[in-house]
Amino acid sequence: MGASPVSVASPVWIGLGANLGDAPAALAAAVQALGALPGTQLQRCSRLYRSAPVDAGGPDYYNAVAELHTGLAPLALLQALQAIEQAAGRERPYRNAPRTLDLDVLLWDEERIDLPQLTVPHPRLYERAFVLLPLAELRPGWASAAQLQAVAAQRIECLGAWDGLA
Ligand code: PH2
Ligand code: MG
Ligand code: MG
Repeated sequence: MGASPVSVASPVWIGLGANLGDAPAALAAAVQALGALPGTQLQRCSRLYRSAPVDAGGPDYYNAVAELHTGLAPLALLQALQAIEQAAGRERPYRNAPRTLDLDVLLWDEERIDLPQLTVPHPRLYERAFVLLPLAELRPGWASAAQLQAVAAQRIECLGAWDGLA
């Protein structure tokens, strides 16, 4: 028997959001772009959700979560996410401004990452129905009933299957 192969790809969950322009189209294009990153495979994508802005203004958001396997290092992936956001016309006039595309690293395997540029798990993960609900689809049993109950007052609607669904 030879040595067993060592996998260097990590499961990573990315939150997608947009509330300017054709947001569903921007999310679908972003899912394609995520799957095309070097050393990265798109595993699955949640259904599409529409949600009221949380701690923010502007139109309703469209949100989803994608699961990747990536061999990229965390800061390399972060840089790639920012490049995809830029290509989608992302502007940052002020904190939580309406946006054409937002890509956030939510979870990186079981790891904790504490870097000046990147904190994982995402610090506001558990406060947001628009993250918890699509993530719970991909990781059944992961969010507790109490965690889901804590965000139950936030307005969010599942729009069902969509172009991004892998
Ligand atoms: N993103 C924010 C702030 N508020 N609200 C919703 N519904 N969806 C988002 O993606 C979102 C938000 C900052 O990134
Ligand atoms: Mg965000
Ligand atoms: Mg962001």
